[in-house]
Amino acid sequence: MKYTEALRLTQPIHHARLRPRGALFVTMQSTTRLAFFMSSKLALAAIQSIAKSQAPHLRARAILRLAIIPSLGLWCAAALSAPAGPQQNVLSRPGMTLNGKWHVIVDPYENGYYDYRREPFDAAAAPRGGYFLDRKPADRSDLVEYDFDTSPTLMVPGDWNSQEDRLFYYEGSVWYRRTFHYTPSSPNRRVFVHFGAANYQADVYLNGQKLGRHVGGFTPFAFEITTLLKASNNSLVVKVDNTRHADAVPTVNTDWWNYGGLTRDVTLVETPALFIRDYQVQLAKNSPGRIAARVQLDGATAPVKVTLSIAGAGVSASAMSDAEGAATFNLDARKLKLWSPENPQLYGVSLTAGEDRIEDRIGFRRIAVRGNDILLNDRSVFLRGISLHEENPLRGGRAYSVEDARLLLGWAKELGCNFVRLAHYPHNEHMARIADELGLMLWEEVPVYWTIQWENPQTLANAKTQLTELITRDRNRASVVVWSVANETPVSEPRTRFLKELVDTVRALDATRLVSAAMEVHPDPADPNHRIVDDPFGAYTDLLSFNQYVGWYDGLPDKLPQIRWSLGYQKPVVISEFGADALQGFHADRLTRFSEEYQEDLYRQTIAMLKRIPQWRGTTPWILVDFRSPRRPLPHVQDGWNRKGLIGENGMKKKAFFVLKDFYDSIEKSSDTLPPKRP
Ligand code: GCB
Repeated sequence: MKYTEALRLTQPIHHARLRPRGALFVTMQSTTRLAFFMSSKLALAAIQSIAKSQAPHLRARAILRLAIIPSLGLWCAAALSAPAGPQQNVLSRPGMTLNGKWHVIVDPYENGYYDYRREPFDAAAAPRGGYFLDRKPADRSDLVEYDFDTSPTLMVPGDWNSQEDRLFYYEGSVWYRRTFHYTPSSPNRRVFVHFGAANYQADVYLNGQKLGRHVGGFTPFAFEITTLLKASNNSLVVKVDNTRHADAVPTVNTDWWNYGGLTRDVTLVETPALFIRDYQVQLAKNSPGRIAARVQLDGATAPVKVTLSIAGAGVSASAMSDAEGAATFNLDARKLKLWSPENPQLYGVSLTAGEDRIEDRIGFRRIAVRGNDILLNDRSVFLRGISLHEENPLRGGRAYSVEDARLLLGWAKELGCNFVRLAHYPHNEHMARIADELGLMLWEEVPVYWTIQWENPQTLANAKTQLTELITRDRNRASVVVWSVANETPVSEPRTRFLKELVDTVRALDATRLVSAAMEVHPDPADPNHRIVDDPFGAYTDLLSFNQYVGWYDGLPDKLPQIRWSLGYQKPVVISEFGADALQGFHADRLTRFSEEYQEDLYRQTIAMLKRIPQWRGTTPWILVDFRSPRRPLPHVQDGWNRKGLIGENGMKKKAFFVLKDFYDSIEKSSDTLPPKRP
C-alpha cells in the first residue's frame, strides 16, 4: 500500500454515543483546567456575595483573602499552556481533518488579544474580551466588534501571503476560527487537536478556553481536548503570529519568505485512553542484524503487553511496559532487506497495546562514517544531492501536501539525485514519507541560521525544542540520514557552545544518524586562491559540510580552476551549497550575471574544482527551484525571487540543471555506491 493510500484522515467518524467522563480518563491537563474553571467561578460567586452582604472595610479584606483562589486559577492556567507531548505517526490515526476554509480576522494591533491597557485578555480568570471567545452579540444592544462568521476565509493548510494579495508582505497576527461537530467513535476515547505547523507562534483556544501556546514555525504540536470537546458547534480559534524577533529561531534576518499562518494540516486525532504515543523502530546502532525498538505508552497505569510485528519479515514479539510506560525490544533483523536509494524497501510495522493499534511503513538501513567515507549499509556512497526550500512555485507559497512533495522530490529524482537537503527548517512530514518511498536520502535541518542570539538561554531552549520536535517526528524515516543543527553561523565561542548543545541533544535522541551543519569557508589573506575550513565546530560533526560561493559572491567562475583548499578535519566533505542566480530564459555569454550561461559555466567549473578535493563525498548545490525572498529586489530579474534555482518559478529547467544531471548520471553509471573517480 502506498503512503497516500494509507492517509485515513479525510473521513470524519460520526457516532452518536456520549462519552463518559470517568475520573480515570481525566488527564492532568483537564484536571487543572477544571480547577481553574472552578476556582474562578467560585471566586466570582464569593466576591459577588461579599459585595452584597458586608460592610465596606470587611468587604475589602474578605476580597483580598479571596484573591488566593483566582491566583490558584492562574497557576493552573499556566500549567495548561504546554502542548501535549509529541505523538508519532498521527497521520495514520483515525480522526477528522480540520483542513479547509477557516474564517480569519487580521489583527495588526492585536486588539483581539490585549485589552486597551495592553493586558492579555486570556490572562484574566474570567476573560471579558478577546476574539478567542468567538462571541455573538447577546441582543441588539450588546457591543461586539468582531464577527468570525462574516469575516473572510483562508484555506488551511496554506500560508496567508500567497492566498490574499493584501497579506503578501504582512507580518503580524491573524486569528483563525473553525467550527466543527465531532463525536468520538466509542466511549472513553481521547481526542487531540494536532497542527502540522503554524508559523511562528500559535495561541490555541477551544470553546473559549485556552489550550496553550506553541512557539516555532515548522514543527508539529498537539493539545488534548477530550474534556472540552462538545458533540456539536465547537469553536477552535488560533491566533497565529509570524512577527520576527531578534531572540527567535530563526532570527529577524533570513533569505526566505516569512510565510505566516496555519501552513500545514490540522487534524483531530482520536486514541484509546491508553495509547502508543511514540516509538522508534530502527536497526540497532552497534549490532548489525538487530532491530532496537522503544515504544512509549500514554495513559498506562500498570504494565501492559506491547506487541511489535513486521509481517513481511516474519518478526513478531511482545514485551511488557515498565514503570515509565515504555516497552523495549531487541529483535533479529537478519531477514530484512535493507532500504537504499536503489531499493527503497519499506515494511509494514504494526504495534499494539491494549485497545490501541498503529501501523507504519518503515525502512531499515545503516548510515555511518568511516574515515573520509560515508557508508550506507556498509558501502561507500556519494551523496548526489540538491538543496530545496519548502515552496511550490507553480501554485505559489509554502508546500504542504503529498502532491507538493511528489512534485519537488520528483524533480530531484529527474536530476539524478539520491540525496536532498531540506533547507533551512523542518519541512512537512509528507516530504520525509515520500522520500522514503522514492529512495531519496535526506538532510533535515533546524532554522539556526546566521545570527542567532548565542548567549540567550531562551533562544537555546527554543532551538532544542524545535530540534526535538523534528527528530521525534521523523526518526522512523529511513530516508533521513543527516540531522543538521545550523547554517552559516559566525564562529565564536558562545556560538560553538550553543551548537555543541544541539549536537548533544541530537545524539541523546537519536544516535543512529549523522550530525552536521552547513559551515563557512574563510580566505587566506596571504593567498587569494587559498580557501580554509577550520571551524572549531567541525570537531563535533560527522560530516565536514560547508557552503562556498567561489564564482558568484567570491569572484568570477574563472577563479575556480586556481582554488586550493585546506580542510581542518579528516572527515567526509559534503559541500552543502554552491550556486549562481540565473533568470530562466535569459541567455547571454558566460560572464553576464543572471544569464543561464553564467550559471551553467559556474556549475561546470565548480564540479571540476570539487573533484580536486580528495575527501569529497557529496554535495547539495543551491538550489533546485527559485524561491521567494524579500532580500532579492532587482527589478525584471529577481522581482523578489532568489534565482539560484536549477528550475525557474515557472517549472522550466535552466541549462545548469543538465550540467548537474550529467555529472550525477555519470557517477550513477560508474557505481552508485562509490565516490566519483579521483583525478
Ligand atoms: C547562503 C544561504 C542561503 C542563501 C544563499 C544565497 O549561503 O545559506 O540561505 O539563500 O546563500 O542565495 O545567497
